[in-house]
Amino acid sequence: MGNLNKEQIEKLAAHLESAELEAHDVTKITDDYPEMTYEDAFDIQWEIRRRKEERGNRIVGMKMGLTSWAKMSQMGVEQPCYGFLADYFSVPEGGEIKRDELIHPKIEAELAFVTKAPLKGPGVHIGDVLRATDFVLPAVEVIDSRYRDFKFDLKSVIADNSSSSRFITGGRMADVADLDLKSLGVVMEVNGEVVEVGAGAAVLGHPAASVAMLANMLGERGEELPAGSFIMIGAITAAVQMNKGDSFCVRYQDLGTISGKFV
Ligand code: 0L1
Ligand code: MG
Repeated sequence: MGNLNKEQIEKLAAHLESAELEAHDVTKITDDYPEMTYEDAFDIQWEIRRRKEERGNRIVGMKMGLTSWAKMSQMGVEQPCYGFLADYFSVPEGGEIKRDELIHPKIEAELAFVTKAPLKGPGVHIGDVLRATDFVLPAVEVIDSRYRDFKFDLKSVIADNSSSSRFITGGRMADVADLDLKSLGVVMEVNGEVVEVGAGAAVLGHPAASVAMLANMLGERGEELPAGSFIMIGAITAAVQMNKGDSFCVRYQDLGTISGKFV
């Protein structure tokens, strides 16, 4: 059930999207709208998505966020969320991320699933996801909450498209049958030094569980993941703040590397 009216949803979507496009921070929206519900929060996110599509942007994927205990406790929230990826979020592998276009970016080591069959909740489980997966490949997400000092609650984050801002994908694609997704190791280096390490099971016990959860959350709104969807599963490691001039390289067991630089 929603408590906000259409005008309030549109106003909050415009407010958060301007903060994203102009790279300035705002206070969390539940401060001014404490009566906001989760449904309102998703309505605001979907309104931001509609605004972008109306302007000619394509939606090129989806992301799950806050899917590991490390991330949930880092951010003080208790359940995962999802967001969408617009075409201009995509940065080429080895490319440059313009720091001035963002507020306070952090990077996360993730994996992406690309599907070959639709997934529609409720009731989607790991088995359905593995059967529907075309291939898996490495991905790095750049998150950039529009909220001052990354201070928010879950409803505010959902409305803010789950802090989505940029992503990089690349490395080597692989069939799920050839991977041990739970023990798949990841090493994150920033400026040549190891800053985070992790394994796939950090994400909800199994990376495919994150895709299943996304399909089930979308199902609650009557939405589905069509065949050919690109889905980032959430961070395997904690998020690491990046400054102008920082470069990073994330090494994925058997799947190659993803690197980039903030300029
Ligand atoms: O992708 C993520 O896990 C981020 C979700 C939003 C919370 C945050 O900004 O840390
Ligand atoms: Mg993420």
